[in-house]
Amino acid sequence: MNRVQSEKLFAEALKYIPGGVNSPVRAFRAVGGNPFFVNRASGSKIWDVDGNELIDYVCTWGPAILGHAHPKIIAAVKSAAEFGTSFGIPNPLEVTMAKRICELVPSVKKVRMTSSGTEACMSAIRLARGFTKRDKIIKFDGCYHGHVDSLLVRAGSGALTFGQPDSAGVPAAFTQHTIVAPYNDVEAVRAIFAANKNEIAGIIVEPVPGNAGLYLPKPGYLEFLSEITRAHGALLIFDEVMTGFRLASGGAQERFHVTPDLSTFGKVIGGGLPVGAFGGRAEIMDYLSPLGPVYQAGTLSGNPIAMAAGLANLEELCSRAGESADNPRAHERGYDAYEILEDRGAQLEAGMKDAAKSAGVPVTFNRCGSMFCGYFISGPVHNVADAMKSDRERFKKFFHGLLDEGVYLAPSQFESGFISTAHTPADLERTVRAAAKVLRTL
Ligand code: HOZ
Repeated sequence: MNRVQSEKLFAEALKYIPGGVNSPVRAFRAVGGNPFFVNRASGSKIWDVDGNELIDYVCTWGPAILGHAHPKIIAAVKSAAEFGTSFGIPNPLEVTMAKRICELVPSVKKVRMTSSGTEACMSAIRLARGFTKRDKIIKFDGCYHGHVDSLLVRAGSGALTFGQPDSAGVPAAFTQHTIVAPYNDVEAVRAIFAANKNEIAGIIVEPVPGNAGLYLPKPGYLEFLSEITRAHGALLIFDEVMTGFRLASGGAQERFHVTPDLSTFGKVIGGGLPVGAFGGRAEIMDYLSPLGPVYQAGTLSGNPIAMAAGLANLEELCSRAGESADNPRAHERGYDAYEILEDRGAQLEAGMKDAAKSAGVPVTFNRCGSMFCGYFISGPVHNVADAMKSDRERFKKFFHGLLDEGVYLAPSQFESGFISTAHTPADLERTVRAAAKVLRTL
């Protein structure tokens, strides 16, 4: 594959940007080689600056749930921009957005917008501490809640990929109140509560962790987290930055029928623009300034263009029948975006499992709706310790093999893949054929 222009740009980028990237997960360090540069994206495809076309399973790390450059989002952004890019004063769209989030996620009675998922998680933690008047927070090994100082402990995503789950530059004092537990382990959480009576402000958890690949909660695990927090006067915070509006219109909490006290969001609610949000029970949210004593702020929070993009994404996602010409059920009444995502996910899962079996390569393919990850191990994979056993040399070869076949996965074993409603059955068939070919060479 010709990558001459990408290589030139990367050489230039290295001179001015640390590592040549504005977020480490974009670097190819874990898989070898250099990242390519993209200047166009549409539907399920991205095109690099050398003109190579790729089927994209990164989907800008989750936001592009309708595929790239969806016409309704583009139109909403253009029309909002005509009226001004930022006011720093309340605007009508942020009210519409807040109302829409509360309608779609019943546990959220009030919500505040931020500009990123990191800010949302940082603010939710501060709010939980302020509300409960306790300092300690439980997080899970391999979960990633953005690059918040106190949460960069045994963190997933790039921190795990690059072997820095505890970042340099974070004073020990900033993390002394963060307690780490293994995910899916009931006894570990019980023991932490027993050893820290009346000290735990809350648990923050990705209900379906997607930052060490992807693994699912064991039956009853999320319910257990809800019960134990309630029993101890602590708060349960679902980090739904990835799963929110993706696993269902009401997120993982709808899919698994568990009600957290607070939730954090991002990605899908921005439609590709920089947005985060956190929300939950009204009496907790009212602890925020200017009503309450917990300070939280943001110049661009509720930005009108970002709100317009996010609202268009939610509107299209939560109210439409599928649009793709390749989708034979597209115009059937009641066949909604989440059914399309589920069908596409199931097609990919079945195809990948078959391909791995035929090639005789041990693969554990975890999937929840339109999020997925294949680990090169017989499995099962229930937590980060299991995920770490995956054969990463095989992943590297698989990643590059697929890239050469025109299929782009995240350049790390420790990230989730994302499917959009724009991925057609034909895209998925092509992906599976490519995977089968590459797997036979491993
Ligand atoms: N939250 C994204 C998935 N792990 C990564 C985005 C980034 O760090 O750039």
